[in-house]
Amino acid sequence: MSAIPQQNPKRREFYDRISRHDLAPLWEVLGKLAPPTPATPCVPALWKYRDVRSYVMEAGELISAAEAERRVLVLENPGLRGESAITHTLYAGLQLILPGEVAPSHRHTQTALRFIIEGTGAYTAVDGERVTMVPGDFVITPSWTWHDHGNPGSEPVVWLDGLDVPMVAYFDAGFMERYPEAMQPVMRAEGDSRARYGSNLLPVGYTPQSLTTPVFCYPYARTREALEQLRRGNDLHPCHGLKLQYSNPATGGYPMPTIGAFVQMLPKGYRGRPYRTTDGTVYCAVEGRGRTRVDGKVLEWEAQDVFVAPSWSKVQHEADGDAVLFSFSDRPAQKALGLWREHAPCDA
Ligand code: GTQ
Repeated sequence: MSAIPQQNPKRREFYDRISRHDLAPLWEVLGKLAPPTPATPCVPALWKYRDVRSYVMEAGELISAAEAERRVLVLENPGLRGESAITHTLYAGLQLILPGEVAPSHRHTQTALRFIIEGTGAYTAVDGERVTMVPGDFVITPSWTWHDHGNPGSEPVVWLDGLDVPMVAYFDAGFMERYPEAMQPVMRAEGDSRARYGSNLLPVGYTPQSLTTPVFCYPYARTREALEQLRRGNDLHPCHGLKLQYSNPATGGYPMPTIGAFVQMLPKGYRGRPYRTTDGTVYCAVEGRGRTRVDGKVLEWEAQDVFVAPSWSKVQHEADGDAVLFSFSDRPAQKALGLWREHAPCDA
């Protein structure tokens, strides 16, 4: 890309004159519009659960789930403050639901995922079916489905929310509605969708009804069992350790059209090689401790911490003991648009 052309009085006068007609010269901005490699204001960042947990709990004394509608502390990327964004396309937050509370039913075109960080006994209800969640469970709320959360248990429950809020805002395609009551009626027994779609079976003649998986909970117990079985094979990727992607059992594709989710085991002492990918990625440590170098910045994580690696940053994982990382990104959206790239391993 050539350098920005020199300004001179004649050119500046021209720019001023055309500006009054809502016109601007491309040659002044072309380098910024089409950089040689992705340029993002998103920066690497880490939220230590140990440091932020007390604020999440304090929010619980400040406002009820009913009043807040969703009692969430938004994880704002330091490079995107005020935009409710953890990457340019994704939103993340820590949601708290206290015993006895209900976060009232609503629906929106934004797709949501939950990754349970602390506590048991809370449920989320999606389109008439409740699922009770435990730490490590990965739960999906498809676009435009009614959802409410409740905690009939005895402990505070905290989960990581991941939504495509900034992406939907970019497309100006956001709609939202509140359900007339706090709780939607329960139409199906708990476990119904897992039995129907999440048991290596599908209803006979089934054709997918939406772009989102019909299984809306991926229990950690089953994920963990798969990782444990596969680690014995010892075929580790040089950058990712043992990494799997969550799938829609009806299509084999990503569970959601805009957000992909992944889980990886890094065995004790794992030292990954660096890689880059265009999908800026949000990680949540599930087990163990280690560190991830992101463009030279060292993020020291342990279980329950959340961190983010921007698009095309150089990412390198290390684990001290056995570690498990959950992650999500906009990979399905980028792939659908033909934009996704990776470089792995990369030492540059
Ligand atoms: O649980 O429905 O973190 O609507 C942000 C918006 C959670 C939710 C968020 C939401 C939700």
